[in-house]
Amino acid sequence: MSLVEINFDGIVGPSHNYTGLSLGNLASAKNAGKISQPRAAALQGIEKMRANIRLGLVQGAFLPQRRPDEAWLKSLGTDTAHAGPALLANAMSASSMWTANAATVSPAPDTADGRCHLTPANLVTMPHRSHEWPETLAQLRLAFADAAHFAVHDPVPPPFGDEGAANFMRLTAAHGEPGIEIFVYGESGGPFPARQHVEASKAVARKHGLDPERTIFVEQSTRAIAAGAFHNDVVAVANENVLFCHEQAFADRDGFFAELQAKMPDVVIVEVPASKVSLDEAIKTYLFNAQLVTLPEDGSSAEFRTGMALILPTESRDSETVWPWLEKMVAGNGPIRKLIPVDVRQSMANGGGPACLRLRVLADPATIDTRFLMDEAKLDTIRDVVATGWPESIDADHLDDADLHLRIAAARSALYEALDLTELI
Ligand code: SUG
Repeated sequence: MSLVEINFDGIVGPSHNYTGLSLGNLASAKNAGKISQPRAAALQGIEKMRANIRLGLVQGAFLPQRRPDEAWLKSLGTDTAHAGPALLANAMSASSMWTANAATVSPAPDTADGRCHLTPANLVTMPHRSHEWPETLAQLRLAFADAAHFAVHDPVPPPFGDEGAANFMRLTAAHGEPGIEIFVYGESGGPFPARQHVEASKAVARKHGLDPERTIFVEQSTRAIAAGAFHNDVVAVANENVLFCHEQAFADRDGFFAELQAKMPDVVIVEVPASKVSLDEAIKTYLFNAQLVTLPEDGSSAEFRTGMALILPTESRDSETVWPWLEKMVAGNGPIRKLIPVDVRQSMANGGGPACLRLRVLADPATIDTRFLMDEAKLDTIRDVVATGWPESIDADHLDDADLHLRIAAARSALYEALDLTELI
């Protein structure tokens, strides 16, 4: 069996809108009330997937959830006609597109039973995200139904907030070998919530059967959360033996680096100093919310340390501070050699960069339900469904439009039908 990294992107749903629901997410707050473009948003996401396939990366996708979430409103004793604007906005969010928050994934080489373990995130801190997990769980159970290779758990129960892979990193000497799994939690975010509770991280690690000797729990710095890094993946990203992070990402930087180096002596830490790129600039440009990938063209396993690329938002390229620093970095002798900007502006306006839009699963593609795996022909099919069915724009002040709800439902159903996943509608 050959394990490969598969990126499962969330297809942006037809209800994508800007109502500023995420306290501590500066882009979401800044764009509250603006008119969104669901069709353009989904097309941007599809083109990102296509570009990654063309780079030789293996691509999967998860589907948009039912919005407005009638079942959730019903559980609260109301419905779309009576919920009122605030609750309705929470029921209309397309936030399941950010699949880095769908689950935490421990690949097979790291777990006691040799299977890949997945735990959907409960996302309890934010009301609009707290009702994502049932549909996420249903998709995970279908995509990873092969019990010989996967274990799909229930989410960690409240009150311990779990935000999934956005607060998780894995470092490894080579694919197929056991990794070091790093869980990043928050204690305090100053004025903003710390969304990842350490008890949730520990519960996930226990349930996944991880080796405590190869597991690290590290606190995110209050300063980073207070500056707008509501998830660790806004200030750090890891791939194979490389950690790329901001100097102020962690509460105890020196202690964390020492523990990491002790557990993994050949780790390469590429740190961006605050004197070159401030936390504010990092959060504005999302340079860390990048897919740090090993490109197949560069990579036999013996060589992989010299061929990594950062797939990062065009906002990073547009920054006069960040881009020159990155260009200098790739020109040097470090492991990251290429910068690939992608346009995901519609998602970015809600605080979701390229890395937020994907969940990494290390697995043999042959063990996964093929309906969740993408190729260019399938992306063409999805593009056609989106281009005809997705609303071109949604005004955040008119989320109560019953015709819009019908249109969103029909568009979503058309996608599930096109991908032969009607049992999930
Ligand atoms: O949870 N935005 C998402 C962005 C998630 C980004 N994910 C990662 N960093 N992995 C969030 O804050 C905004 C939704 C709104 O305002 O309607 C939102 O939910």
